[in-house]
Amino acid sequence: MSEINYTHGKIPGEESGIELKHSLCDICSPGMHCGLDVLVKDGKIVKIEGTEGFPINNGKLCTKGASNRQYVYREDRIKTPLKRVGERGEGKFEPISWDEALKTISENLLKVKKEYGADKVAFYSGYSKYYRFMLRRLASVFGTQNYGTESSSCMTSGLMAWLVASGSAMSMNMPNSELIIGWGANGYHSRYPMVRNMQKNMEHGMKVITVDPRITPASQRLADLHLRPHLGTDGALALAIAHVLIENDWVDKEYIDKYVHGFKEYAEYVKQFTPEKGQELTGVPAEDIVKAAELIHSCKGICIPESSTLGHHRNGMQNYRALMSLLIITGNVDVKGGQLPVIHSFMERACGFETYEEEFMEERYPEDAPKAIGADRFPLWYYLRKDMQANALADNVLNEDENSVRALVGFGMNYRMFTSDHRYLEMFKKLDFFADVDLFLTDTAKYADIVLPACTSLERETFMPYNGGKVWYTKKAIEPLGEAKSDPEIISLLAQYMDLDDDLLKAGYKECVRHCLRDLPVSIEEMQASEEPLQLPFIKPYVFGSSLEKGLHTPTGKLELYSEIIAAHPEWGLDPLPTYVPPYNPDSEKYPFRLCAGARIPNALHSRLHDVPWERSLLPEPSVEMSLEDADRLGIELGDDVEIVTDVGALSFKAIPTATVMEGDVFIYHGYREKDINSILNGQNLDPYSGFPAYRSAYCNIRRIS
Ligand SMILES: Nc1nc2c(c(=O)[nH]1)N[C@H]1C(S)=C(S)[C@@H](COP(=O)(O)OP(=O)(O)OC[C@H]3O[C@@H](n4cnc5c(=O)[nH]c(N)nc54)[C@H](O)[C@@H]3O)O[C@H]1N2
Ligand SMILES: Nc1nc2c(c(=O)[nH]1)N[C@H]1C(S)=C(S)[C@@H](COP(=O)(O)OP(=O)(O)OC[C@H]3O[C@@H](n4cnc5c(=O)[nH]c(N)nc54)[C@H](O)[C@@H]3O)O[C@H]1N2
Ligand SMILES: [Mo]
Repeated sequence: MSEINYTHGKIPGEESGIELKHSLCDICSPGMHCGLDVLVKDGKIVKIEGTEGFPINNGKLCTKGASNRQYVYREDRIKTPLKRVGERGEGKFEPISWDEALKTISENLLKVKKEYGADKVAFYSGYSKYYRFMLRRLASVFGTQNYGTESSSCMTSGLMAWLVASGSAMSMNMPNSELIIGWGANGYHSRYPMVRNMQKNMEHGMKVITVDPRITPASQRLADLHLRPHLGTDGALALAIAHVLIENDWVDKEYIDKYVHGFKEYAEYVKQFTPEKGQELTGVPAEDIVKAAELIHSCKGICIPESSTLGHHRNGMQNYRALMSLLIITGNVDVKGGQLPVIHSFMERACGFETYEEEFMEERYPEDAPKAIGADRFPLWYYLRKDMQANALADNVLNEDENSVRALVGFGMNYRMFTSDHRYLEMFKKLDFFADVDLFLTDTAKYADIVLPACTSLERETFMPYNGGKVWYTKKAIEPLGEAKSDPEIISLLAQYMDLDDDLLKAGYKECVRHCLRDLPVSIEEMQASEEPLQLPFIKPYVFGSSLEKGLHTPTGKLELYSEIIAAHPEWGLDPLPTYVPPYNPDSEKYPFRLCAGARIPNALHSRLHDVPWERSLLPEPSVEMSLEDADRLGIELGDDVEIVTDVGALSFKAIPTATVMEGDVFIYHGYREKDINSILNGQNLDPYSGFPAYRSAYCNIRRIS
C-alpha cells in the first residue's frame, strides 16, 4: 500500500483534533467517483479536498465535488424514518422507529403481493447505482419483473444500439486513436476525465470532430472540425457522411466482407442521403459533411464517446445506430484505437475484470412472472433489458386496470426527471402504498407513506472498481447523520423483514459484494485496509480483433448494420436498418424554436445541487440560453423574463442571449424545483425503440414578459 501525500491544505497538528479520512464523491456517475480527502473534527467534516494521486481526479475536484460538505449537511437531510401524517404531497410527517417503518413497508408489500400478485409491486432506483445489484435481486426474489431505474433515460439508449449491432457494450480505445468524434460531447461540463485524456492525446496528433449545435468549451478547445446539426438530426448527418464514404469507396471492404452483416441493404438506404440532402435535414453545410468524411477516411483508429444526449430524441436510438455504423463500415470496431467490446465488471462499469455481479442479479429473475411494465410498448427495450421502462410507469398506474401497479418502493426517486411529470404526482396519489428512500425530504418523498433516510458515500462503506483493474472498498469518513442507513443495508433489512427466501441478501452488502468478487485475488478486507484503490495483478491487455474472430453475440455473429433481432420481430413495427425520422414538432408555426432541455451545466447534477448554496450561487436563476439574433429580433436582453410555451404548458425563465447558441435553438437546464422544464415537455413523445423521452428535441415558442 503506498502512502497518499496530502499536499493541498495543511493538516493542522495532532492537538487540533483534526483527522484525515479518505473517501469517495458519488455525486456524479460511477466512472467519475473522485477520491476525497475529508478533514474531520469531532465527527464533523470541516474541509474536503481532492486526493492527490487518485486514479480519476489526482488531487482535483470539480465545483460539485468541492461542495460535498454542504451537500452532506443540506438542511433538508432526513435523519429518521418518517411516517406521513398529512395528505400526499403536503409534507407533513412524524418520525418513527426503523422497526415500525420496516414493518409497515413489509406488511404493505406483502399485502399487495397476496391480494393482487407480486407484479403489482414495483421497485425503482434514481440516479444512484451502487446498490442496484441488490435492489434488482430484491425485486426478483420478491417475484416481480417490475424493477426499473433512471437508466430508462440515461446512457442505455446508446448501449441498446451497440447491443443490437454487436451484442456487447463498447468503449473507446482512446490512447491509440487518431480521431475522436465527440458526438454530442462536451466533457468540460459533464465528463472531466475524458477531456483531460483527449487533450493529452491531441499532443500526440489525435484529431477531433465535435458534433454539437452549440459552441462549447469542447468545440473551442478540441475540435479540428465542428459540425452544428439541428437538435435530434444526428442520424441524418451520420447517414450523409456514410453516403460520401460509400460513394468514394472509402469503406473497409475486406473488413465488411468478413465481419459485417447487412452492408448491401444499408448502402442502398444511404443512397438518398446525399450531402445536399444532409444539409437540408440537419443544417450542416454539405461541404462540411464532405470534410468530415475526408477526415474519417484519413484516420485509422476512430472512436466515439458514449453519450446520453443522442438518446434523448424520438429517433434517438436509431440516430445512435447511424453514427456507430460509420465506425462499422470503416473497420473501426474491435481494432486498435477504435471501439472495443467491454466486460462489465460492476455497476455497468467496464474495469477490465470479471465479477459475478450479473449472475447475482439474474439468477433469481422471475422468468414466469408477468412481463415488466413497458414490455408491450417498448418491446426492444424489454428484449434487451428484461426490466421496467420507467417512462411507462405513470401510464400503467393511471390506467387503473388489472395490470396497474399498486405499491412502489423508490430509492432516490425524483419525479422531475420524467417528461409531463405531473403524471407521476397523480400516480403517487393513486398508489395503495408508496415508500421512498432518500437523503433529503424531496418533493417526491413528500408523496410517500413512509420515507427512509439514506446516507451519502462519506457515511458508508462502498465497493468501487476503476478502469484498468483497480478496486477499492471504502471506510466511513463520518458516522451516518442521525439514524440514516446505507441503501444496501435498507435492502437487506427489507429482505429480512419480509423473510424472503434469500440468505445472501439477508446477509448484507459486504457479503453480497464478497460473493460477486469471489474470484478476485484480493479480499474485501485487503481493499478496505488500503487508503487508495488497489491494482489487481492479473489484468491482461485485450487482444484487438479477438471478439470479431470468435464471433459476436448477435444472431449472425457479425456486426449487424441490418439487425436480425429486429427483423425477426415484424410485430414490433421497428426498422432493422438505422433509419432516420426527424424530431416531432406538433405544430411548426406555433412552436418555431428547437428546445434542448438538459445539456449539462457544471454546477448541478439533475435535481441534486440546486439546493446547495455554493452551487446555486454560480447560476442563481433558472435560465434559458438563446441566440443573439433571436434575442435581438424579439427585443430580449440579458436577465429579461421570457416565457417558454410548448404544446403542454408554459414557464418563465431568465434570458441569457449568447453567441454560443444557433438561431432558432434554446437551451434550458432541468431539475429545478421552481422552474421544472420537464413539466412542460410532452410525456408521450418517446422513442419507440428505447422508450426514451425527447428531452433534447422538443419545440416551443418564446416571448418576453418583462
Ligand atoms: N429534461 C431532462 N430531464 C432529464 C435529463 C435531461 O437531460 N433533461 N436527463 C435524464 C438522465 S440522463 C438522468 S440520469 C436522470 C437523472 O435522474 P434522477 O434520478 O433525477 O437524478 P438525481 O436528481 O441526481 O437523483 C435522484 C434522487 O436521488 C437522491 N439520492 C442521491 N444519493 C442517494 C443515495 O445514495 N441513496 C438514495 N436512496 N438516494 C440518493 C437525490 O437526493 C435525488 O432525490 O434524469 C433524466 N431527466
Ligand atoms: N455537471 C454535470 N455533469 C453530468 C451530469 C449533470 O447533470 N451535471 N449528468 C451526468 C449524466 S446522468 C449523464 S447521462 C451525462 C450526460 O452527458 P452527455 O451525454 O455528454 O451530455 P451533455 O453534456 O448534456 O451534452 C453534451 C453536448 O451535447 C449537445 N447536444 C444537445 N443535444 C444535441 C443533439 O441533438 N445533437 C448533438 N450532436 N448534440 C447535442 C449539447 O449542446 C452539449 O454541449 O452527464 C453526466 N455528467
Ligand atoms: Mo444520465
